[in-house]
Amino acid sequence: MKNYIEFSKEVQQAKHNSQPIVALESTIISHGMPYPQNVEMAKNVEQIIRSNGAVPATIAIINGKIKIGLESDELELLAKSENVAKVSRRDLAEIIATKRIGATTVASTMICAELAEIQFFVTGGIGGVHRGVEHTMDISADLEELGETNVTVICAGAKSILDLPKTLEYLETKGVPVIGYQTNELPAFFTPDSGITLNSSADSPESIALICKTKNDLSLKGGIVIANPVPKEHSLSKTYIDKIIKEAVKEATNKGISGKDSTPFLLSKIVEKSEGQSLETNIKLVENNAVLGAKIAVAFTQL
Ligand code: PSU
Ligand code: MN
Repeated sequence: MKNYIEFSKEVQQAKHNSQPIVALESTIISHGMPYPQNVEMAKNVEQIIRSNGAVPATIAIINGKIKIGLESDELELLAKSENVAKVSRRDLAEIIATKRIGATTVASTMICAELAEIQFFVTGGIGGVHRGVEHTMDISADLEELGETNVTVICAGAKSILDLPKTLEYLETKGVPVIGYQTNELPAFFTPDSGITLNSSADSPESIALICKTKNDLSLKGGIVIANPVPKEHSLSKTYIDKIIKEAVKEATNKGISGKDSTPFLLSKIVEKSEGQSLETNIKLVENNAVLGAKIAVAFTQL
């Protein structure tokens, strides 16, 4: 296993000193946002994690290795290159073996974080059950991974490009806790609320860290979703964004976009149709998740 994992100096040092570490994914960089906002976001989010007392570890596949922590030129490579593979659980072995550049999704970032013994992972939104699943069977591998792999994912819920009630049902079946941060409602990514009531909520990073520790102590497998609503001042109007999402989903269906191309297609259509407003909100909510993720990781090390 050691042959396949390469830590950056910063992360290596943090592990040596038992400092809190927060994992970050790279699909959000390569396939979730346009250049150059993607690399600016990536660097800024790392800085936010540092200034909240933790060490960032952005994860990607480069030259046959799982990289835990990226240098600035590697972030640039992921942000700019045309031929970065989108790597979920299915693709991991192939992209490592063929030494291609790969951006990790929520699912594969969880796998790599667990291998690297990193418990906390910050992102924007998780994948889920797609709208129209009865025709396409499109259910993100992120949900299966959350049922298997012991990593806590701090996100702003899931975009309503997905079927949110079905996504929550799936997570319930898999036994994945979904904990609203200072809210009883599932956040819908661009908006703080979805009208869907959650089973659990927590009010502080400390109380979340304690739930994570207790789950570890009980050896319960699988992840935890911490659902952190986008701050009101950066959120979009629900009617505005829902209309855009509906149009984007329709366009994807008409064009026959499917499989791993579906989510990146929808994300870029939404940015285009909202004239960049959705991108602005997306960046703000990832930053907001980074603050919370770092605080939870810090609180966890103090238990
Ligand atoms: N949702 C977002 N932004 C993203 C993604 C999801 O709002 O960038 C990315 C994540 O990497 C997630 C992946 O793991 O898309 C899900 O892809 P799929 O639906 O093909 O499983
Ligand atoms: Mn899919």
